[in-house]
Amino acid sequence: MSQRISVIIGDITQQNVDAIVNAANNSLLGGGGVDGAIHRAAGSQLLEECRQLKGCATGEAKITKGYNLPAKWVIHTVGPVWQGGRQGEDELLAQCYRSSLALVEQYQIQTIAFPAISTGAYGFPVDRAAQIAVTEIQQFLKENYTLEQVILVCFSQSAGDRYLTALKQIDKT
Ligand code: AR6
Repeated sequence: MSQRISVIIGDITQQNVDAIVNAANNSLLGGGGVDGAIHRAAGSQLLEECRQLKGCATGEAKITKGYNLPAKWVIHTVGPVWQGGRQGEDELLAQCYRSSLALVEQYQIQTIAFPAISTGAYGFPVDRAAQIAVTEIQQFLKENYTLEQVILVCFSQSAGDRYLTALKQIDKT
């Protein structure tokens, strides 16, 4: 298994990493789930900075400071809403990881934590989302040596098991 990728069960807002990724919406003005938790933990300055960004398209990513979070940066990305799988959802979710990782490269980020993007309010099937996540991260790590640690932070044991399964499977390929 790639030693640079790990799966944990926990709260992403508490991770001591350079950057955490937010599963945001197109407005970037906050919401529920992990987005709400990140805004609460970072404080109101995060929302102020997000207002300047003028939203974010699905599959793209924008970076802000982390304010009161342990993380220096927050990378906000917008996952697709699951609509049955024939509306380009897989590719859009893959783009979320690629866009976030492009910022990792640009900002020379060494440690990052991702939540299970799109698998909550946006309804993306967890196994499928996990497979996309590990595929894109693994691909990026093959060509990037600055990024030392990628933590996939799951909120439940069952999601954690499924991300771990996906990680083990990709290792066999
Ligand atoms: N730490 C880690 N994971 C978490 C946390 C946390 N503190 N809180 C929730 N999760 P969701 P989405 C998990 O709904 O599906 C927001 O309202 C959660 O259990 O946060 O991309 C946005 O503003 C799930 O597995 O994000 C958007 O409108 C995963 O994070 C919309 O939800 C993602 O669930 C985005 O929906």
